[in-house]
Amino acid sequence: MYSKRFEKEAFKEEVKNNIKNLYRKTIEEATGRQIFQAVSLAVKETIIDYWLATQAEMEKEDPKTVYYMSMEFLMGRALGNNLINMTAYKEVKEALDEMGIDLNAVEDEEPDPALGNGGLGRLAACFLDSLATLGYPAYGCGIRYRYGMFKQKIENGYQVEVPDNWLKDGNPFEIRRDEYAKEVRFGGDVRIEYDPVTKRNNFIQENYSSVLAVPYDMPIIGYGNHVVNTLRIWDAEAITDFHLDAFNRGDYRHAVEQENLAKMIVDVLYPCDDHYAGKELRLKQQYFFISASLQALLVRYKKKHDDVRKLHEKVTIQMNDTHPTLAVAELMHLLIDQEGLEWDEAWDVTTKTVAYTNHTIMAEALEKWPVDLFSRLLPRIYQIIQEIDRRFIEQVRFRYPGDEGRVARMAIIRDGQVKMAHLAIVAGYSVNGVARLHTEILKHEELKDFYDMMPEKFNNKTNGITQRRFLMHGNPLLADWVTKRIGDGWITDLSQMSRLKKYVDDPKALAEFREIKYQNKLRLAEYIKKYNGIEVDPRSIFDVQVKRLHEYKRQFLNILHVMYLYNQIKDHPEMYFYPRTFIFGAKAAAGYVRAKETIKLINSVADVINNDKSINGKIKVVFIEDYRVSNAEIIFAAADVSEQISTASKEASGTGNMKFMLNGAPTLGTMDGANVEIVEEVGIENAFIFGLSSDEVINFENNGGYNPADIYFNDWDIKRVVDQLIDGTYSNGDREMYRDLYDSLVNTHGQERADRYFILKDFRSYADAQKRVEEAYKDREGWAKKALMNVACCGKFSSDRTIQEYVDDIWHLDHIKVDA
Ligand code: DL6
Repeated sequence: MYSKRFEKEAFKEEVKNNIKNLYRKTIEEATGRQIFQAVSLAVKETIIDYWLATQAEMEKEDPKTVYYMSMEFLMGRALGNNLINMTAYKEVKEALDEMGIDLNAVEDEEPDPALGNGGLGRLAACFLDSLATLGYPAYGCGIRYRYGMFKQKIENGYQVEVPDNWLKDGNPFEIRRDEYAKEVRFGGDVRIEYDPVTKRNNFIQENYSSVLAVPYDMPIIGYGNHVVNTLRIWDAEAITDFHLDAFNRGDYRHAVEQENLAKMIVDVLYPCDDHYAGKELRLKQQYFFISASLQALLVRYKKKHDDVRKLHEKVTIQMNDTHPTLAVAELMHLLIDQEGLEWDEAWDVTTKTVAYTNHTIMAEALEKWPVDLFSRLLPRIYQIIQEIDRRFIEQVRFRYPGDEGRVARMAIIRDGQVKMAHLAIVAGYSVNGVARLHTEILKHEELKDFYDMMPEKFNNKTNGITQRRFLMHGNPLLADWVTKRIGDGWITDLSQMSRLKKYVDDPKALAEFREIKYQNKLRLAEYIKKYNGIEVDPRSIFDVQVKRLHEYKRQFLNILHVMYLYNQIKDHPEMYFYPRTFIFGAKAAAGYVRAKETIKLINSVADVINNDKSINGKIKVVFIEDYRVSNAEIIFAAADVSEQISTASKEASGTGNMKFMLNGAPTLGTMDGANVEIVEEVGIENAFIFGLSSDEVINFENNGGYNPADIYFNDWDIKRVVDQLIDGTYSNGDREMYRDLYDSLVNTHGQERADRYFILKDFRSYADAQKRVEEAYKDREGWAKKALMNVACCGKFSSDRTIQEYVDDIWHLDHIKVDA
């Protein structure tokens, strides 16, 4: 164990020395941020030894390794998580206590690295944690954005985006690796030159601009096994030699362009979830990190192997959504143009090496690049994709003679666009969805043509989450209680949680379990008091919806229901009502107008309801500013109800649903994404399910939708709530403020159907489910049983299980073992 190597006195000395050497200060004089840096560097000392040992083991054993390519890694803070996985958290806490330093306060000084938007990026982070914990060799490959996800401020109820300069004080856990820097080229032209010796055409890119990709490595620590994998994120710099050369030739414009390109390329993470706007800079970002990662990967491979035709025996590349799909063409380019392989040989290697995960069926998220932009920016890559497309279309025609409709639907390049998902499927040796329902929808709806032609590629890998961060670190009270009851095997084998089932009928255990939830609710109530200035009653039901703001996730349905409850309480003050605290947390993409209107609406409703003394605090509404990994841990631990209310068929999986379950919050949700599997595990009696099924939604969609007017004009409660959007109730009399939201429910806009996300259609069924929640909660012991059953049945949703399935079915990696 790491803790065996942990020398308390030496560690304390190290912290003191770091403060002295870095800042010329004593501990008493140092700022919180400086103490964080000093402690982190002392922790890194220990990590480095194991990191080196892991690398040495990889050198020796030459195991098959996965390269997980992702535009996003939403890692969250590293210090606490590293200490947990080093099994040194308690010792370090004790050592710091003795120095008069509070570890929690130190952790709070760490910027929350948000190099991701939401589910997809956080999944990548959980996967890295599980890969290291299970002892599989892995590299995460991504971008070192200077500005990650923006910080959200709420001003006058509106979201305001503030840049997050997370690197301002440096990142103590990263190591810059100049020796692995790579040049990445953009633009220019491709000259074809016949080589009479090899009798091949050579493709030479000329007049290009280029940047230097410089990697920074971050350690990814396995739990208690000494394995330290690497997350390699790339920074961009101008290539100084070229730069000077251009100046010398008087080509000032070109030199400046290269300088600017380098500055811009890694500047900022695109804050869009499920929607891509075809921006040139984003394509540059994609090519930048893919080209650098693949070049580095090939160099590493060739150090031990001289035949690149066997690359797939040692390397597998997982493309996290379509964003890294340029890997297909870049690998072809490197294998053909640099390594001298013939097309067929290169294609054989590529199609045995790359695999693709799809994370969404939302049409607007499927990446398509305009041909003119693409071919201008990546001329050689475009040529290669044209050739892949030409050959693929031949196969489709051969397989389905005369079916030109199918050819048009499946082509990679069509209608002036390059379709990245098609490229990923054609080249990938595996195509997976992220929950069973999602994979079925891909196979039978969205990607049906591809599934018909190549069914063997398709498989499901239901997502998971790491219990190390989301229980051990986020909810230490519950984690310790679980360990006391069933031992600590659950930390690396979450299926052991099922042993908790025997406590469901044990009143003492249930009482302890309830007390823990109460303590966690107190912690969140304090957080809310501190950051929102709102008093909430920890005995009220904490009903929580935290996730990105998107119409399909239906925060709008939730807040309309709050408005409906408020009307009821106002109309019938005598009515029994169990006090509720509705808690929201969500960032909206900066340009997503309707999502931002929804945030404003939630805050307006909060203002009106929280300040209405006549309802005696029966309802409170809280919008938590800047929802992110660090406050998420506090929120999950305190939740009573987990709102997972997306329009069925739209949420690919969801992973928040699993984090709530792990922390003992039953799901109130639709049969969508992984909710289906959660209900299967926990039993329908321990969840609150409502709404249209995915088949029903898809059926409506395929037949022109439904008519919300039928509901609006026939259900008086619903009409009243919808009308309140435009009667000034929540807008100080302004009837226009929420007009667009109102219209979205009842009026068709051009192509956009009214109530596209079936909010009114599902409203009654949602309100009924909410009523069932209230009834169930009144029975405090009954509720605790449901909550405990959720914890006991969450075993399937560990990312350890997901990763093991990827390894068994897709990657076939070798294990590594690192001795202490
Ligand atoms: O697979 C991780 C996560 C799923 O749990 C969510 O259901 C899904 O919405 C999310 N997808 C994205 C979309 N990005 N793209 N493309 O974040 O993936």
